[in-house]
Amino acid sequence: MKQNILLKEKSVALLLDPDKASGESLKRILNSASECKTDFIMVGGSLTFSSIDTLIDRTRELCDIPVVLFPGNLLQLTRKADKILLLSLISGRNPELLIGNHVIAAPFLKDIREKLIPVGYILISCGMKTSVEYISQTEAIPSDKTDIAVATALAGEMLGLKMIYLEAGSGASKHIPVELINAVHENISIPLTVGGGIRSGSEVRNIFSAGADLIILGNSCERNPELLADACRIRDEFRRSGKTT
Ligand code: 1GP
Repeated sequence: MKQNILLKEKSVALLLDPDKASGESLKRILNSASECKTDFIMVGGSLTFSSIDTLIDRTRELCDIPVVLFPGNLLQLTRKADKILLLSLISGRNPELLIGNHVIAAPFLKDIREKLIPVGYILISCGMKTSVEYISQTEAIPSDKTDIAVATALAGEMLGLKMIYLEAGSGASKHIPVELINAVHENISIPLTVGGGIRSGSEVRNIFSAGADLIILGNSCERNPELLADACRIRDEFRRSGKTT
């Protein structure tokens, strides 16, 4: 079982929304996640009504895939996850999401710092305004401003962040353009994560080909249960071929 999210290796994560993932549907999706050897289960969301801890407990009962917390805000912090994304929203200029929240969270995270993955979180505008953009009160980088995305990712790496996450937003009408993903990939040496609006196996293939290391799938897996298995099959093809891009 893969444990290290920072390996530059093609990987697939399933993002579970605590408000949607429960009961039989959670059982079903975690069953298929185990069968196709999904690398990580991510939990979190921009705005949640239900308990993250309950979802993590239930996930652990149902599968042994590592759980990664993707906290949408301070209220979602929990010690229960195996890893915690310490997100800095570097595409925005909201000081709370660049340092303010981190200061508040630091005493809580002090004893579990080995779980933290410092991530440069970059929102790319791919059509409609997404929840994450509204809730974070930041402006996403336009998807045709590749140079801005590259410079932002580079700055994140130079600041010592350990991963870049290019985010179109959950349920985005389009995923991030492959040209932008490829340009960021060509310019950074830390792992590159891509998520938001990915709906088909062919999109997964194109995004891996463009240089993504980790692909995050959320919404579409509910509507299309085959997507997760397809993505993992494509991941395995890339791993077998030894291709890193
Ligand atoms: C959201 O990138 C993730 O943060 C997943 O997005 O739900 O659109 O797959 P989707």
